[in-house]
Amino acid sequence: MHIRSLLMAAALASVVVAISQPAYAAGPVIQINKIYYDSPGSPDFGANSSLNGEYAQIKNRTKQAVSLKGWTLRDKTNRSDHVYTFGTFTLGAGKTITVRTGKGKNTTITRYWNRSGGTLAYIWNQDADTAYLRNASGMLIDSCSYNSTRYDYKIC
Ligand SMILES: [Ca+2]
Ligand SMILES: [Ca+2]
Repeated sequence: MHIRSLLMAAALASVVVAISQPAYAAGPVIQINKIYYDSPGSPDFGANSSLNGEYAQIKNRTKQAVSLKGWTLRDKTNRSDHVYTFGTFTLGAGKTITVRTGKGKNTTITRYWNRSGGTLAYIWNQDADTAYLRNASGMLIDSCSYNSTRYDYKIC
């Protein structure tokens, strides 16, 4: 069995246990489903509105609400400030949460990374990057990679 398959199987098993749901046929039940990596406008100067124009979306494909408290979202950069950690938050069944890079007030549909500092504050590279979603135990639940400057976003 391929290492990645093992990891995914372990991740799925963990999620299924946590939410007492039967196994699903394909893909993680909590999924990174979109990354909007090239914020609208060009060039991107790093204003808060532009930082918030890039985001990642996570969808709960189960029929039950799932707590994302302690779950993390990050890119390929090995820096602690490139790790977003969910505070107390429950993602409803079938619901999607949008994690925006800049500053803002958290709502039930949008969370903010609260980054600032201009062009260096962006998380999602405009050409290629990978998003990683891990649960509170640090287990990889899903990842999504892209490698294209032809598009502004990636549907995972
Ligand atoms: Ca742009
Ligand atoms: Ca990046």
